[in-house]
Amino acid sequence: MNKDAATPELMNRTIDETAKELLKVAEKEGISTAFQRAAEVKPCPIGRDGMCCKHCFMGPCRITKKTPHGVCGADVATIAARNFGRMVAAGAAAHADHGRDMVLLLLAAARGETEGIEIKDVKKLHAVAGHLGIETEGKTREQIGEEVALRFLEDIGRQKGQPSYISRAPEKRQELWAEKGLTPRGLDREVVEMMHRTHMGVDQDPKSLLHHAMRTSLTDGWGGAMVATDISDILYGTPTPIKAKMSVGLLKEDEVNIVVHGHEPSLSEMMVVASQEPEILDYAKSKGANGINLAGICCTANEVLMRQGVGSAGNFLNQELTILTGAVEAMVVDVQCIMESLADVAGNYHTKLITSSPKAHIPGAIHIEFEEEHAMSVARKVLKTAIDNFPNRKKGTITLPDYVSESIGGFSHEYIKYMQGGTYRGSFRPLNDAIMDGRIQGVVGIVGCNNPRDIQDSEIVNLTREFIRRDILVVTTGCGGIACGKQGLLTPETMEAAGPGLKQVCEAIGISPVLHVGSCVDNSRILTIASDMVAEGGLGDDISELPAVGLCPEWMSEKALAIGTYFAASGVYTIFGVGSPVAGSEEVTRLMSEGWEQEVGGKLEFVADREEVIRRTVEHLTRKRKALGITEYAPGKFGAEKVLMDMTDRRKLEDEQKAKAEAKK
Ligand code: SF4
Ligand code: MSK
Repeated sequence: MNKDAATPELMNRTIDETAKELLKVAEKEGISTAFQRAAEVKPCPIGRDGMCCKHCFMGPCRITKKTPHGVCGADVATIAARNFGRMVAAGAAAHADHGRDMVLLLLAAARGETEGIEIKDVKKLHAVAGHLGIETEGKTREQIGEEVALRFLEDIGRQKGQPSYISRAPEKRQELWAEKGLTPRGLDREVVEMMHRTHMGVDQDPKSLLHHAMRTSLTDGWGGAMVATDISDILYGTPTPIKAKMSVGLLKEDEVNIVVHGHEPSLSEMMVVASQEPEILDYAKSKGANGINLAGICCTANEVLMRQGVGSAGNFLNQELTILTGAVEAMVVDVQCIMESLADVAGNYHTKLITSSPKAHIPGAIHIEFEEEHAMSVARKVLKTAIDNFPNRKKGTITLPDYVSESIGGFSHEYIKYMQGGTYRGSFRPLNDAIMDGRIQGVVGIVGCNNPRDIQDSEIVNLTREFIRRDILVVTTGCGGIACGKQGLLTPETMEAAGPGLKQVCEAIGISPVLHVGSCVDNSRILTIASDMVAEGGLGDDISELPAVGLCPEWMSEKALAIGTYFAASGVYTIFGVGSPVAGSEEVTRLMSEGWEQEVGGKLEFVADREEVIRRTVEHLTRKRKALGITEYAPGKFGAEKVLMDMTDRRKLEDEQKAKAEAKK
């Protein structure tokens, strides 16, 4: 590591105080981190802006003013669009493969071929079967589960016709997709076709390439990701609000600390169960530990946070720093967003890096593969490996920042509906009404990664604060959710920082104005929320008519681009920060902005400047509100002003409903 570069300047690359403290440890110990490497590795400006093609061995061709064409004659627009298309395909493939693994797991669970994994949420299973038109009457949960899984497998590989979940979008949107030739087929087909189209000498029209990027992304949003979310709910439970701690300060000096990282919930769910078994706890005690402390990083964290209340040690840029505490016995990783550097960082401490997916191996890590038929046994083996490592902690090398925040996660779309009326009267009516009468100005999704080219968490947190202040409800996922959680924005007390209208709504329901709805694949929950809001009525007939904007201010991954593209193709104005991967082509930039807006009502833009993001977001929300005839706070404008129910009202109503139901029996 170049020690000179590890100046206090690096500490300014994050707003997370625990990260600053651990960056000092990295500097003192001479351990390289992504913060450091981002300062050292300068991005190639030609590649960064989408102007470099290496799709064949006549190149790579770097497009400049002097050399405006590649050897094959491709211009910058074709090259930028091809590069973008491949990034979207890779992102969609990641979610699709995650979704497929969940489908195979459901199939195995339904057939009794899993250890410790079974269908847990029958209500959700029935809801999913309902979406698929699968009859449930007189069938066992296993029979329904098997049929659901087989249908999803068919959908993923569907050659002709649309995947079943496309029908969950508002009708008007489905018609638009059909009219524009955007209705996707199966994920496998769309991703493979994108790879084919972008091979040397195939699709050379930027508009056509971007069109297929949208189609590919739609199989992710309304396919891979939505399927992954729903099956995780079926197997491990649909989330409801749950408390969890956030920040690396949740690690404990006297317990075995095990950090799960990546995206898949299965092994981590089993580890939660196994870590509570008396024999495992006794085993930990026999090694001198007072207990087992599970924590997460990135979206595996979000999965177990949403359902089990397992705390999050941090988001993407906290992964290396968490090991630098010297207090992690094992970091257990599955797939996606796992830095290769972890093995090196762990090598400086006693920490064992354990890979668990057959798809993701890291030199220097121990591989303990997750097998569904031995899921609990694998979880126990992983825990024991970590426990055995507890006595190896190096005294004097532990740095545990003294900061931890409380947060509440678990806002599934089912719960958001429930909290607006209870079991019997749950709906999106109160939210729609609050938007229609002007208490809430709109909804903004703030999602996505960290990027060391930007200041960690800064854009996510500052934009969140700014929008809630302006009476705009924020829903968040992925590392964005963790960034908000670390800063204490996921508790009801945050309502004090909200504008008066939003505060009134939050007070009535008892929620934060910032709702954490889950992991990266759970962006599909935002699509469902948007569709439910449309179905509820009063805010137009399509997602594109809602006063809503999607933001991904600190993006870095190809999955983020796939998500941004499916939001745009679903009718949402989506703004990404950091920089644009198509900046080299004005034509492609324009096509994804004005072109897509004309075609599908949503658009994807790249805006690094925070003030400009705020301006464009507010301008868009105002335009949409105006089109709906909403201009200012006007209580009662759309009929009698709705009285928002608090938890006591809701329980009272449910008791009454239950009593009525009982009386009818
Ligand atoms: Fe160059 Fe064309 Fe080959 Fe790309 S496909 S590397 S632009 S010759
Ligand atoms: S983990 S894709 S860094 S949000 Fe889902 Fe975070 Fe982005 Fe990975």
